Amino acid sequence: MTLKKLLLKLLRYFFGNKPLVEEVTIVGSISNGRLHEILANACPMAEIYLSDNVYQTITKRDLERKLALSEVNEHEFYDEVMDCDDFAYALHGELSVPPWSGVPFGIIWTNVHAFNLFVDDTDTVWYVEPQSDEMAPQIAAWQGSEVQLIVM
Ligand SMILES: [Ca+2]
Repeated sequence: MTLKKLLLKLLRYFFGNKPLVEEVTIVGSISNGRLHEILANACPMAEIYLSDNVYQTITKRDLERKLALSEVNEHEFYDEVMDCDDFAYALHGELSVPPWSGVPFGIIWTNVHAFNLFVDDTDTVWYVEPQSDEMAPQIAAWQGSEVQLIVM
Protein backbone atom coordinates (compact mmCIF):
# COMPACT_ATOMS: atom_id res chain seq x y z
CA MET A 1 0.00 0.00 0.00
CA THR A 2 1.32 3.40 -0.85
CA LEU A 3 1.68 5.96 1.93
CA LYS A 4 -0.81 8.18 0.10
CA LYS A 5 -3.49 5.47 0.09
CA LEU A 6 -2.87 4.66 3.75
CA LEU A 7 -3.19 8.31 4.75
CA LEU A 8 -6.36 8.66 2.69
CA LYS A 9 -7.88 5.59 4.35
CA LEU A 10 -7.04 6.90 7.82
CA LEU A 11 -8.42 10.35 7.06
CA ARG A 12 -11.62 8.87 5.73
CA TYR A 13 -11.90 6.58 8.73
CA PHE A 14 -11.45 9.35 11.28
CA PHE A 15 -13.61 11.85 9.45
CA GLY A 16 -16.35 9.36 8.97
CA ASN A 17 -17.25 9.35 5.31
CA LYS A 18 -15.68 6.04 4.38
CA PRO A 19 -14.99 2.80 6.24
CA LEU A 20 -11.40 1.66 6.76
CA VAL A 21 -12.29 -1.84 5.65
CA GLU A 22 -14.19 -2.77 2.55
CA GLU A 23 -17.92 -2.88 3.03
CA VAL A 24 -20.57 -3.81 0.55
CA THR A 25 -24.33 -4.12 0.84
CA ILE A 26 -26.02 -6.72 -1.31
CA VAL A 27 -29.17 -4.98 -2.52
CA GLY A 28 -30.78 -7.79 -4.48
CA SER A 29 -30.15 -10.42 -7.10
CA ILE A 30 -30.31 -10.75 -10.86
CA SER A 31 -30.70 -13.91 -12.88
CA ASN A 32 -28.33 -15.06 -15.58
CA GLY A 33 -31.14 -14.61 -18.14
CA ARG A 34 -31.98 -11.04 -17.13
CA LEU A 35 -28.31 -10.07 -16.95
CA HIS A 36 -27.74 -11.52 -20.42
CA GLU A 37 -30.68 -9.50 -21.74
CA ILE A 38 -29.34 -6.24 -20.25
CA LEU A 39 -25.84 -6.81 -21.64
CA ALA A 40 -27.14 -7.89 -25.05
CA ASN A 41 -29.24 -4.71 -25.25
CA ALA A 42 -26.18 -2.61 -24.40
CA CYS A 43 -23.78 -4.51 -26.66
CA PRO A 44 -25.77 -6.33 -29.35
CA MET A 45 -22.76 -7.60 -31.32
CA ALA A 46 -20.89 -9.02 -28.32
CA GLU A 47 -20.31 -12.64 -27.45
CA ILE A 48 -21.50 -12.82 -23.84
CA TYR A 49 -20.34 -15.47 -21.39
CA LEU A 50 -21.96 -15.50 -17.93
CA SER A 51 -20.65 -18.15 -15.54
CA ASP A 52 -23.18 -17.99 -12.68
CA ASN A 53 -26.91 -18.66 -12.51
CA VAL A 54 -27.56 -15.74 -10.17
CA TYR A 55 -25.61 -12.55 -9.38
CA GLN A 56 -25.79 -10.26 -6.35
CA THR A 57 -26.52 -6.63 -7.12
CA ILE A 58 -24.97 -3.64 -5.37
CA THR A 59 -25.21 0.11 -5.82
CA LYS A 60 -22.93 2.12 -8.07
CA ARG A 61 -21.82 3.95 -4.92
CA ASP A 62 -20.52 0.73 -3.35
CA LEU A 63 -18.51 -0.05 -6.47
CA GLU A 64 -17.11 3.49 -6.42
CA ARG A 65 -15.97 2.89 -2.83
CA LYS A 66 -14.28 -0.34 -3.92
CA LEU A 67 -12.52 1.39 -6.81
CA ALA A 68 -11.28 4.11 -4.45
CA LEU A 69 -9.71 1.46 -2.21
CA SER A 70 -8.29 -0.66 -5.04
CA GLU A 71 -4.69 -0.08 -6.03
CA VAL A 72 -4.93 -1.68 -9.49
CA ASN A 73 -5.00 1.76 -11.13
CA GLU A 74 -1.68 2.65 -9.47
CA HIS A 75 0.32 0.10 -11.46
CA GLU A 76 2.70 1.50 -14.05
CA PHE A 77 1.67 0.79 -17.63
CA TYR A 78 4.11 -1.35 -19.64
CA ASP A 79 3.50 -2.59 -23.17
CA GLU A 80 2.34 -6.21 -23.22
CA VAL A 81 3.24 -7.11 -19.61
CA MET A 82 1.05 -4.53 -17.84
CA ASP A 83 -1.26 -3.10 -20.44
CA CYS A 84 -5.01 -2.84 -20.79
CA ASP A 85 -5.81 -6.54 -20.55
CA ASP A 86 -3.68 -6.92 -17.42
CA PHE A 87 -5.36 -3.96 -15.69
CA ALA A 88 -8.77 -5.43 -16.55
CA TYR A 89 -7.87 -8.93 -15.27
CA ALA A 90 -6.27 -7.52 -12.11
CA LEU A 91 -9.38 -5.53 -11.20
CA HIS A 92 -11.64 -8.43 -12.10
CA GLY A 93 -9.48 -10.58 -9.81
CA GLU A 94 -10.04 -8.21 -6.89
CA LEU A 95 -13.77 -8.54 -7.48
CA SER A 96 -13.58 -12.33 -7.77
CA VAL A 97 -13.28 -12.97 -4.01
CA PRO A 98 -15.93 -12.46 -1.32
CA PRO A 99 -17.73 -10.21 -0.61
CA TRP A 100 -17.49 -9.06 -4.24
CA SER A 101 -17.47 -12.34 -6.13
CA GLY A 102 -21.24 -12.46 -6.65
CA VAL A 103 -21.41 -8.97 -8.14
CA PRO A 104 -22.08 -8.68 -11.89
CA PHE A 105 -18.66 -7.23 -12.70
CA GLY A 106 -16.66 -8.49 -15.62
CA ILE A 107 -14.27 -7.99 -18.50
CA ILE A 108 -15.12 -6.44 -21.84
CA TRP A 109 -13.07 -6.66 -25.02
CA THR A 110 -13.58 -4.34 -27.95
CA ASN A 111 -11.72 -4.24 -31.25
CA VAL A 112 -8.95 -2.16 -29.61
CA HIS A 113 -9.15 -2.35 -25.81
CA ALA A 114 -9.87 -4.44 -22.73
CA PHE A 115 -11.51 -2.94 -19.65
CA ASN A 116 -14.29 -3.77 -17.15
CA LEU A 117 -18.02 -3.43 -16.88
CA PHE A 118 -20.58 -3.59 -14.11
CA VAL A 119 -24.36 -3.81 -13.84
CA ASP A 120 -25.76 -2.00 -10.78
CA ASP A 121 -28.91 -2.58 -8.72
CA THR A 122 -30.97 -0.47 -11.15
CA ASP A 123 -29.96 -2.68 -14.12
CA THR A 124 -27.70 0.10 -15.44
CA VAL A 125 -24.55 -0.92 -17.30
CA TRP A 126 -21.40 0.99 -16.29
CA TYR A 127 -18.16 0.78 -18.23
CA VAL A 128 -15.23 0.85 -15.83
CA GLU A 129 -11.75 1.88 -16.95
CA PRO A 130 -9.35 0.02 -14.62
CA GLN A 131 -6.41 2.30 -15.44
CA SER A 132 -8.22 5.36 -14.06
CA ASP A 133 -11.22 4.01 -12.06
CA GLU A 134 -13.55 6.12 -14.21
CA MET A 135 -17.08 4.80 -14.66
CA ALA A 136 -19.23 5.85 -17.60
CA PRO A 137 -22.61 4.84 -19.03
CA GLN A 138 -21.13 4.75 -22.54
CA ILE A 139 -17.97 3.35 -24.09
CA ALA A 140 -15.56 6.18 -24.90
CA ALA A 141 -14.46 6.47 -28.53
CA TRP A 142 -10.85 5.60 -27.67
CA GLN A 143 -12.04 2.40 -25.96
CA GLY A 144 -13.23 0.97 -29.25
CA SER A 145 -16.17 0.85 -31.60
CA GLU A 146 -17.05 -2.86 -31.65
CA VAL A 147 -17.65 -4.88 -28.50
CA GLN A 148 -16.48 -8.43 -29.17
CA LEU A 149 -16.58 -10.25 -25.86
CA ILE A 150 -18.04 -9.88 -22.37
CA VAL A 151 -17.13 -12.30 -19.59
CA MET A 152 -18.80 -11.96 -16.23
CA1 LIG B 1 -0.98 -7.73 -21.57
